[in-house]
Amino acid sequence: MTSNVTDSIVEWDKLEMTVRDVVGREPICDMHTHLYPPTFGTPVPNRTGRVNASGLMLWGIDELVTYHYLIAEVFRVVPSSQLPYETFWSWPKQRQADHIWQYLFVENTPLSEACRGILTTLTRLGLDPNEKSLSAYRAFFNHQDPDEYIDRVMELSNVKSITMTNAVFDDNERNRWLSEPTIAKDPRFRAVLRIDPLVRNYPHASEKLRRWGYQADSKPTPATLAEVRRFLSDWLDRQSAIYVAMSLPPEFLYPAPTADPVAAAGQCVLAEAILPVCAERRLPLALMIGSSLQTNPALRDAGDTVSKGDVPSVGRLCRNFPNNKFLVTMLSRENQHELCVTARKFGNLMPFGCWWFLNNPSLIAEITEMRFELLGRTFVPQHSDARILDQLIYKWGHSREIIAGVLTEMYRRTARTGRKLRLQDIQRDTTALFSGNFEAFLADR
Ligand code: HDL
Ligand code: ZN
Repeated sequence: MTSNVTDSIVEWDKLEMTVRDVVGREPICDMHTHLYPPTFGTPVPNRTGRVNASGLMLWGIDELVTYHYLIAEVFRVVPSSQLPYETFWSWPKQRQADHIWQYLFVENTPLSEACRGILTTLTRLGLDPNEKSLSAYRAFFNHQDPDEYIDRVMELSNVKSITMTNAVFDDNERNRWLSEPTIAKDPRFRAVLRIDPLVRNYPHASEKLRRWGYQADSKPTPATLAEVRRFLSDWLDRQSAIYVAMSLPPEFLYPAPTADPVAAAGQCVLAEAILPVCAERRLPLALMIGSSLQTNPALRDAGDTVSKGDVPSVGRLCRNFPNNKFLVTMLSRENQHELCVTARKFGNLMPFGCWWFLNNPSLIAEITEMRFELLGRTFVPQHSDARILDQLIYKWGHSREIIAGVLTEMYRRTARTGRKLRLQDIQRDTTALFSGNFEAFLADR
């Protein structure tokens, strides 16, 4: 009986080529981005800067080059002692982009991951990455239709589903949902209810809840917690959100120290409102732990930093809430091993991504190898965290390459034992890593 191709054994000398081919062709479900469809508005460049500047769908060369990672990097080349932060912020977006291009790409070699990413994206779009100015790129992007361009970028990056971050405490985001109930009816995008302030600073968040018509006291009494659950349910329904997410500071502890009333209030809201609503709806809660906000406020979005979080707190949440599903990513490199070991203890914990300051080749390789060694393939290796649409092209292009390399090494180690590898093994594993594990975790009732 002739076996079909997928049943065929992959020979040692064909292993890397086969893995890279399978990984390269695998459609991706991107589980965490800051991307939006055009219905959320998109800034349109003009001579003085941009119109519709509050639009949330960011794309094109000026947004790419002014990505907050690059703003942080350009202030290392032209420090604020030479260019005051407020002067930079007073410039139109295009002038900011010209400044960054000149100092990070023309007068210096673009070596950082954020710089290299732009060059990868330009080249994949068929543009010459050696231009001395942005004008040729602007001409290209000015001819793109945003909606059609989304399809092109998804095709080039082979991303089949984009997961948004919908921050309900952001007025621009919230008001768009309230004014246009069908705003996110775009099958390419799925929504996530993002609620950082509810746990980071519940007393302050409760003032907004009251303004929005929820009887939520600054102290989480039983009646207040019922109102917080109503608020969450209203927005989960409005967004058809596929999970709930929050970023938490490195200091986050569970249980919270009782001496800290803000932390204690946040923990009460987490335990008595957020987790019960998620459990009832079988929705995962994504905890993104380790971001210290605004360590340099003058850098605005670029001003956040990283510190080690407390992994035992994650374990206690998984143990104390066995009916909840936790998607967890931690920002500190030093937290990764503990998180992997904790995931070995709790099946309701799904580690995901190489987040933000970890989204660099050297660290993606290190973390992914550690995860394979400790978890097999039971994790979500990456998310793009893209803020600008076109970034999908490089963030996934670079990550596929690295993950394929690590996966090849893992297969080589297994093959050395004499275990035969079939093409169907590689295909099954690759689909699990790039979409299956996440989709199964969502669906797990
Ligand atoms: O909190 C988050 O979701 C982070 O990803 C922040 O948005 C951060 O500013 C970022 O863009 N990281 O890549
Ligand atoms: Zn993010």
